Amino acid sequence: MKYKIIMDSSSNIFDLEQVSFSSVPLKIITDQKEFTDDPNLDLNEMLTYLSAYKGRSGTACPNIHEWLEAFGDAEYVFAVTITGTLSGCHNAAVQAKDSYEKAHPGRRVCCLDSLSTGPEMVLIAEKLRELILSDPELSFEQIETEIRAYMKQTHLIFTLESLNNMAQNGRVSPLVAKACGLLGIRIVGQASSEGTLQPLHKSRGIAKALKMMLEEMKKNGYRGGKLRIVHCQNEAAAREFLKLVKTEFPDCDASIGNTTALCSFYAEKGGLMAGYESSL
Ligand code: X90
Repeated sequence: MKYKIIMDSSSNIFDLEQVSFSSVPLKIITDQKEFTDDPNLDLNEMLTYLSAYKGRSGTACPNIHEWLEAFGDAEYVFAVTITGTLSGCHNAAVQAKDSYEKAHPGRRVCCLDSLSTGPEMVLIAEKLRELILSDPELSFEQIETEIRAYMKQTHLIFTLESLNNMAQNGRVSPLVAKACGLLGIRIVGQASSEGTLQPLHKSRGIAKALKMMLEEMKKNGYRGGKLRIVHCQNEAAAREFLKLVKTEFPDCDASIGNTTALCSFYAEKGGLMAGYESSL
C-alpha cells in the first residue's frame, strides 16, 4: 500500500479498515499519573480518577519523534491533526514531515490541520480512504487538492456541560467557561473557521441543546450528508440526537461512537460532538 493515513488520537478512532492507518496518542497528565490515549487505556478508570483528583491536570501532544515513528517507511502519508490553533500537534507533525522528506527523498507527507477535532477528523480520514481506493491512478497531489476542497464542507458542532478543563488549560477564555459552569446549563458551540471553540448558545437541558445543534447544522448547509457523532458517557443523548436528525433526514449516513481519552478530558462527562458535511 503506497498511502498511509495517520491521525492523532483526538480523532477517537484507532483503526480504519481497508487502508494503512495509525493513530498517534496524546496524553492526559496529572502530578501523579499519566494516561496515554491508546486502545489499552481503561477510560472509565481515567474518568473516575480525574473526577476525584483535586490537583492540576493537563494534556500533551505527540512530539516529532512520535510522528516519525508513525510515518514508518510509508511512501505517501496524509497526517490529519487536531486544530493547530489550540494544540502543538500540527506543528510537531509539520516538523516531522520536513525531517522525513529530507531523510527520504521521494517520500511525501501532507499535513492537514483539521482546524477542528474528533468526528470532523473522521470524515476527513474516510474521504481520504475513498480517494485512495477509488482510483489507483490518482496522484498524491491530486488527492491533496481533493481533500482540501472537501475540508471546506466539513464542520464540527457540539454541546458541553462543562468547560472546566478547557479553561484550566487556557484553551478557552475563563469568561466563556463561566457561562456554562452553572448547574444544568450547557453550551452549544462549533469549531470556528480559525480552529477555536466558538460558543453559539446556552441551553437549560439537553433536549433544547440538541434542537439547537440541528438548527445550526441546517443554517450551515446540512442537507442530509454524512454525520459522525461521539459522546462522553452520554449514549442516550447521542441516540436522541441521531433520532432528531433522522426525522428530517431519514437517509443520512450516520454513526455513533465514544470519545477516547483526549476528547473525553476536554468535552467532559455528558459532552456530545458531531462532525457533518454541508452541501454549500
Ligand atoms: O495538549 C494538547 O496539545 C491538546 C490540546 C487540545 C485542546 C482542544 C481539545 C478539544 C476537545 C472539546 C470540544 C470541541 C472544541 C472544538 C474546538 C475546535 C473537544
